[in-house]
Amino acid sequence: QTATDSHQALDRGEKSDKRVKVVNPAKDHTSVLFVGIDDSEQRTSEHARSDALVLATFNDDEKSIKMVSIPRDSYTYIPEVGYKDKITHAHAFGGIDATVETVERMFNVPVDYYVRLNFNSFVEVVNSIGGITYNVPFDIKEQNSKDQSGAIELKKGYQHLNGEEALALARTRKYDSDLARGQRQMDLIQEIIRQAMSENAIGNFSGIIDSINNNLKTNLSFDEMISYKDYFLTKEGLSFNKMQIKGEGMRKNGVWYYNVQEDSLLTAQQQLRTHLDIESPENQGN
Ligand code: C30
Repeated sequence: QTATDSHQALDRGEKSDKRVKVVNPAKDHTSVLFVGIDDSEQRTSEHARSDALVLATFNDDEKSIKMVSIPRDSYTYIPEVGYKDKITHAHAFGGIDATVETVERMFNVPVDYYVRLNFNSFVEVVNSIGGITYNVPFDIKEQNSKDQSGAIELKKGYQHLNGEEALALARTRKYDSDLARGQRQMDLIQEIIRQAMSENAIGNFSGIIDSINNNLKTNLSFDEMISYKDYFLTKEGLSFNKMQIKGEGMRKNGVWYYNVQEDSLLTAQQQLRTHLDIESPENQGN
């Protein structure tokens, strides 16, 4: 196992169709789509869904990060199949390529990179950085990565979490809602990447990547991943901004969807486009 085992290009190649040229995270504004799929060594489905979707933009001048969580039931057009459906199904229909394509269309921004992982890889990432500290919002009893019910029990409060515990928080939704879970996933990603990019961890980053099984896939090269450390080692401190898109539940032919509010989506689109400075000629796409 080497650091490159997790590398997997997209069918489209390095450059997003919404870019005029290939970007370089060491000097350009870039975007990364974090994708958590509902797959594990226990489940191993051919048609895993992308139940956690977080789109992040990185502004290289400000060294700031914006994130939006995309509710998995969002009713949106999926180019792969040519009709509207829940966004979580894009992955089941056409894997990471269909997912990236769908998100680009929904947000009208280039998705330069993706990082996709299943339950096991999530657990390994968190364990390989020595766990995270997190403020657990309520007492929970949840299943573990092997779907053993009640295997993870946590008490409300600020504490250190291992990989299985963090996964339970990323998955659980019965205590609150899918929307609140989306917020929590952004908070968890912030903690995980902050910790992974910390001065202690960064020196052993190749060890971290090596310890993660091949259930983590990304089109970022090792050096590109490392280059994001500049966002986390600034004297001014980390600049993180998290967004959610408004909407309401909708039933269509007996199926539950999340109907995204048009103006809320447009606001998010505009914020991400501005953050990527996408209108300027050098960064422009189509
Ligand atoms: C570029 C830079 C800066 C760095 C790159 C380098 C690194 C190190 C990047 C790491 C990035 C990371 C760690 C990203 C993490 C992304 C996230 C947040 C992943 C989340 C975890 C994950 C892998 C998948 C989560 C999938 C989710 C949200 C749910 C799937 C419920 C059913 C029917 C019941 C079932 C019940 C629960 C928990 N389950 O879990 O169990 O299928 O959930 O809601 O579908 O199911 O409902 O009623 O049967 O028991 O309540 P699920 P469900």
